[in-house]
Formats: sequence, C-alpha cells, structure tokens
Amino acid sequence: MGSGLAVPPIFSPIPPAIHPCHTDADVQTAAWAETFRIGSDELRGRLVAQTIGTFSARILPEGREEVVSLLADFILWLFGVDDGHCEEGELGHRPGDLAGELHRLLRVAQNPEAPVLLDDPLAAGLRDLRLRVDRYGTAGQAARWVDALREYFFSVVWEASHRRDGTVPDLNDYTLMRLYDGATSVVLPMLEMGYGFELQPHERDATAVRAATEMASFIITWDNDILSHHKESRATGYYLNALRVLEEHDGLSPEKALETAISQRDRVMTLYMRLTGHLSEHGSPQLRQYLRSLGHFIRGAQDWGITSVRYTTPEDPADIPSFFRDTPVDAGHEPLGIPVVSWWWDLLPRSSRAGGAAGAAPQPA
Ligand code: 3E9
Ligand code: MG
Ligand code: MG
Ligand code: MG
Ligand code: MG
Ligand code: MG
Repeated sequence: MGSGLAVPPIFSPIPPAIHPCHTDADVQTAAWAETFRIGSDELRGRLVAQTIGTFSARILPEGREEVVSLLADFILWLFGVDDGHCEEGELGHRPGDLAGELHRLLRVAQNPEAPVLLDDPLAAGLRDLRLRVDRYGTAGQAARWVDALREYFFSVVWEASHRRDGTVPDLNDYTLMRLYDGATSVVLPMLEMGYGFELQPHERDATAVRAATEMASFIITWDNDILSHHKESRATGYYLNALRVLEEHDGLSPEKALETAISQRDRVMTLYMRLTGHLSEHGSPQLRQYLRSLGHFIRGAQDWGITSVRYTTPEDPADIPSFFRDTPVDAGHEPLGIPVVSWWWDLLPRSSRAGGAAGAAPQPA
C-alpha cells in the first residue's frame, strides 16, 4: 500500500516546453529497448510504458531529433541499471559485486570494442549508446560522459551498502550521494550534444556554474523524491529518499517530512533562479544555452514526474498534483543547514544576494 500522502502543487517558475517529436520518441525508445532486450521481460514491459521519450523531448525541446532519441534510450538504459541492478536486483544488496559489474560496464562505455560482457543486454545497449555519443558529441564530451557514468556508479555502490545494512544516511551524506545517484550529471553532456556546441572548461568548471549545475541536480532529485515517494514507499523492501531521511533522523511525521522537503527545494529553486539570472547576464552564448537547457531539464523532470505512469501508478493511484504553483512556500534566502552545499549561498555578489523577489531573476536569454 502507498503512503497516502497528498503532495500539493510545488513551485516551478520555469515554463514548460516539449519537442514536437515526443510521440515518435516514445515509440522509438520502446523499439530500442526491445532490440537490445534491456532489463527482464517484466521490467522492460513497465519501462516502455513510462513515456521516457516524452521526458527526453521535454529536456531538449529544440534539440536535434537524433539526440532526443539518444537521450531517451540512455534514460531507459539508466533505469535498466537503477531498477534492474540496484533497486530490484540481487546486486543492489551486494555493493562489492555491484562495483565489479559497473566497472565492466564502464570498460564497455570507454572501449566499446573490448571483449567484455559479450552476452549482456545492458552492455550491448551501452555499446550502441557510445557509438551515438561519438557521432553527436566531441571527444571531450564523450570522455566527460564516461566520467559522469563513473561518478553515478560510485554513488549507487554507496547507496547499495545502506541497502545491504538496512541503514539510512543522515541528511548531509544523503545530499552528497543524491547529487550523483539521481543520474542527473550523466545527462549533462547530452544537453550540449543536443544543440551541437561545446561549453568551454573555463565556464563549465567555474565555481558558480558548477553550483548552478549542482542546484539543478538537487531540485530534480528532491522533486523526484517527493513525486516518487508513493511508488517507492509502496514497494516491498528497502527504499531511500529525502522524506525517509527526514523521518528517520529528525523524527518527523511523513506529513512534516514532505513539508520540510518542499521547503528545502523551494529555497534552492529561489537561489537557482537568482544565480542563473546573474550568470546568464555575464556569460557567453554557449553558457546561456546551457543554462536554458538546465532549466528545461528541471521543468521536464517535473512535467514528466506528475504525468508518467511510473509515478502516477494508476493501479494504486498516487496523490500527486497535476499542475505547479508560481510562488514558493518558502522564499527564504538563508542556507539550508546542509554543510556539503552551504557554499552555494556564498556565490552571488552582495547586491544580487539581498535584492529581488523569488523567481524574479530574468530567465536565461
Ligand atoms: C533516479 O532516482 C535514478 C535515475 C537512474 C533515473 C534516470 C533518470 C535520469 C537520468 C534523469 C534524472 C531524472 C530523475 C531523477 C527523475 P530514483 O529515485 O531511483 O528514480 P525513480 O524514478 O525510481 O524514483
Ligand atoms: Mg535509484
Ligand atoms: Mg528508483
Ligand atoms: Mg524501486
Ligand atoms: Mg563526433
Ligand atoms: Mg525516486
């Protein structure tokens, strides 16, 4: 049974957008999953119904169609790993063995010609994804994609040790883990490939740009924790999300944990809008395009999160909203009190730090 928690509409100041190819993307991604036989027959049957092509079409609303399709197949593949190996599979309780399997997959991503995991469907799918990453990306983007896979894999091994022991990390550790285990950073190179440009390292790795990127990961994963709480808490066995962390460590009721998680993501969203507004005033055209795409990623995850059967679970309906609100519940400008991310609040020049209503920062142009 689900939690019965009623999720109210949450704050989203970013307008929705979708690529016109979204219906085709759903069909093509389902066909790709069948071709490579991603996941068990049962898991694949669920994944192909979850409109993952539409999710990708929301992330890249004006991107190259081939990359919309690549990203859709990649997200479906990620769920093949995250659901198939980690959350529902045997390896999810054996961090050491999981680390070994993920290293073998990394070798396939890095050297698709290597004779590794030759009979494995996830490896075959990954070889195909790598070929397409080479076609639509630069050598540097392909290398960053492999590195991002490594940081995602590293975090799910950490998560697996908590699953094995039945423990729940504290909020600081959970936040650090969640910046990576939501697989948000592996999507980032495809934001560039989608529009055929390369963000220069001096901008991509600038502290404030990295902070904006991390904030996007925080918002996307907190929103997922809120919207997937019903799906996750009704499943048998271990689950981990921000609500569970707040219940276990702060002794909050489910209702209060939900309220707290909403307040946390509202404050990060408020800061994100102010910071990206500032960055896009001063950045290159490529940085502005990148920031626009981060916004589409955030909003796309929200729109997909409230509509996909993955989360609405029609057989036992989740009580989640069908629209978003345009003001935050908590517009506070103070840091969240989570040490690993407290530096996010130190980046804006003093003048932009104090002023400006929440959500009023200009949209990246
Ligand atoms: C997300 O966390 C796990 C990822 C592997 C899903 C693949 C999705 C993306 C790469 C884009 C990011 C989108 C998100 C986080 C919705 P979790 O809690 O295991 O996802 P679940 O769908 O099971 O709630
Ligand atoms: Mg997961
Ligand atoms: Mg999951
Ligand atoms: Mg699950
Ligand atoms: Mg190329
Ligand atoms: Mg989730």
